[in-house]
Amino acid sequence: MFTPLRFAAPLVRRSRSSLSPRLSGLGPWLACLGLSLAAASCTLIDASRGESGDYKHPLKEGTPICGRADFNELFPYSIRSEKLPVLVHYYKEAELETARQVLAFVEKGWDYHVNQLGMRPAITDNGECGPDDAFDVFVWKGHRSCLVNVLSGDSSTAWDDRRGYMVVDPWGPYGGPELEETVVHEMAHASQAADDWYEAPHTFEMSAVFADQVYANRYIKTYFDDFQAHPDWALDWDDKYKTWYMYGSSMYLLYLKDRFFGGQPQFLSRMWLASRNPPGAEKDQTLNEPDFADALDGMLKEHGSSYVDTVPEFARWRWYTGDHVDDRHFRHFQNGLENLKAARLALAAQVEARPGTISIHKNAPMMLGTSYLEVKAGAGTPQTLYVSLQAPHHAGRRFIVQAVPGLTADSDGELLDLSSGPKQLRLATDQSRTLIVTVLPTGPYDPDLRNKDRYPFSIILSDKP
Ligand SMILES: [Ca+2]
Ligand SMILES: [Ca+2]
Ligand SMILES: [Ca+2]
Ligand SMILES: [Ca+2]
Repeated sequence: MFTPLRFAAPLVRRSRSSLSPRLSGLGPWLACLGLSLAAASCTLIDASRGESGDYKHPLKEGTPICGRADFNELFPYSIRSEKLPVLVHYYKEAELETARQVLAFVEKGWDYHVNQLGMRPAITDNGECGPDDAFDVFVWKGHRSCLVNVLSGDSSTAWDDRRGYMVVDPWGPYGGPELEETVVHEMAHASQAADDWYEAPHTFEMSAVFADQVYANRYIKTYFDDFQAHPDWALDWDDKYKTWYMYGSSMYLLYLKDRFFGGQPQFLSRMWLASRNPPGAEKDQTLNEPDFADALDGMLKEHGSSYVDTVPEFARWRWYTGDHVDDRHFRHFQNGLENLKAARLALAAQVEARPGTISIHKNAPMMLGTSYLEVKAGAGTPQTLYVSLQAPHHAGRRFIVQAVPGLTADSDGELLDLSSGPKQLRLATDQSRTLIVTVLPTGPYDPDLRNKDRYPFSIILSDKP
């Protein structure tokens, strides 16, 4: 059962997939969405220019526009870029200035993603949309959500690239002061479509929001809150846009940038290039080979690491946010540090450090998920505290247990090898310590095969080894 209101809420923001062909069977859902939008009030943020007026474009949000017989009536005006194959369509003559502004942001976004990050440009569409080859952008009042959607692929290339187009509502919730960020974000999706439109679902927003933040030199708003609220979810979890989790997972790419790539964001381009695969994943996600994880494995090899190997270390970095922000982990952006400081990790348990069992069941971690357990000294805390882990046998997974913060100047935490029995757990100067328990596979990992299984475990605290 679909929940159109939830989907019509701001979480569809810039969703490349909200209207992707994969969901084209959702006719009734779209009808519901149309109804819910008709009931919503229309925000007029630009009435002072007298160009927006109190109207909505005659087509409902999500209606296909490319190739329609009445295309020229629905978008009679257009403005063409002088330097790029880009054509911006608009509905009313008086919207020229807005269209010009959108075009300027499209050009900036194109330059940023292609020339600065090194991503591929949007592929030409052979006239499948609009009058010619150019990449089409629709200035669509009342559409609310902004998106890139795709058409056919280029059969002359072996990989599953797609021809894209953009819809943007400059008067909607993602327009106004956010218009530039929104358009630049969508241009990230346009470039992604040139490599692999059916990569693992979370990669699109993870990657686009990573690029957004580098572009803005700023931690953006609250995406991290939802990400930090669900450390038990797989790092590459697709929550179907129910929260900002996929957007917030851009924190992982910030970690990669700073930990392995000298603070430079261009590794993103290599990741996408090495993620290309032949068509097929649209209908069968397991045909997404290679995927982003394979790409990262190749890129991290020279650093002696791999995608899966980075997960426990990232779980440590992820703790150095919220109240634990320091200057040794992320190379902080110029602005928005308050957003990283507001992103507090959800704890699976917060208990006194005394002998006993802490069982993690309900929110037990998925594969590549993590539980954070904070223990604090109290009346029952023994002189020496030992920790061990118990979990049902499962051949496919192993637990990695770490403790933060680091207890010496050069440490940001330590690995507790519990395979040979309990280990001593020392508390930090504030008389607390956080255990980080991460689930990893014992064999190869494929994000397209991972399920939502959870792996319960118990941490045993004891006063003897
Ligand atoms: Ca075109
Ligand atoms: Ca192709
Ligand atoms: Ca795969
Ligand atoms: Ca791929």
